[in-house]
Amino acid sequence: MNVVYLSIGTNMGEREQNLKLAVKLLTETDGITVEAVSSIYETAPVGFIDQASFLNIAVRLKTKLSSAEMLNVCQGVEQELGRVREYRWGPRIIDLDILLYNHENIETESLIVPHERMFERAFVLVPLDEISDQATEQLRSAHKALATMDIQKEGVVQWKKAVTVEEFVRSES
Ligand code: A4P
Ligand code: MG
Repeated sequence: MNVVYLSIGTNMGEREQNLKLAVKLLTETDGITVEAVSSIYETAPVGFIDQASFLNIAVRLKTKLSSAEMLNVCQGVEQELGRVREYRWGPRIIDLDILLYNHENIETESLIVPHERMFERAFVLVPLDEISDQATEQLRSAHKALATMDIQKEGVVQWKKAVTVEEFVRSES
């Protein structure tokens, strides 16, 4: 079984519902067991900053799927939620990024793991750290990178406390 960490973000529409629906779709996918979902964080936009604030979570899952198959699943969930890609780093209904796949370094045309920008982004590292078992060097690096950041200055605020995966997908906002 492969251990995968995802980052999920949204800043359009019913943001909390978008997160819940995305995680629900993951739990309903053959070959995937979602093991943990972080608290929900409200985060200041990074990159293109003149846009609405995001809700971000991290998800830990086990899967039989390859990394390429996992990317397909993520893109399928984005499509299911009706994401229309307008411009890079712009507003989005939902964005699912693969942060880590086991301890592997992957570099194909369509997939780079660890995610290229994860170690410099508090909105990724704060939720990740919450559900990380720090079992790999990459996860320990993420933890160390986070320790150097000023979370408040980065605009990352806990918005809703973590619950079990079952509760997360069940509860209506
Ligand atoms: N791709 C390569 N590696 C990966 C990976 N590890 N996981 C490729 C997922 N996809 C990966 O992605 C573009 C291409 O990246 C895909 O076709 C895939 O083959 P996309 O999601 O279609 O485009 P994007 O969202 O514009 O780019 P990306 O890279 O997801 O954007 P970022 O850099 O993640 O930035 N601020 C806050 N506070 N919270 C956020 O969640 N998100 C972004 C998105 C910017 N600012 C944000 C947030
Ligand atoms: Mg993406």
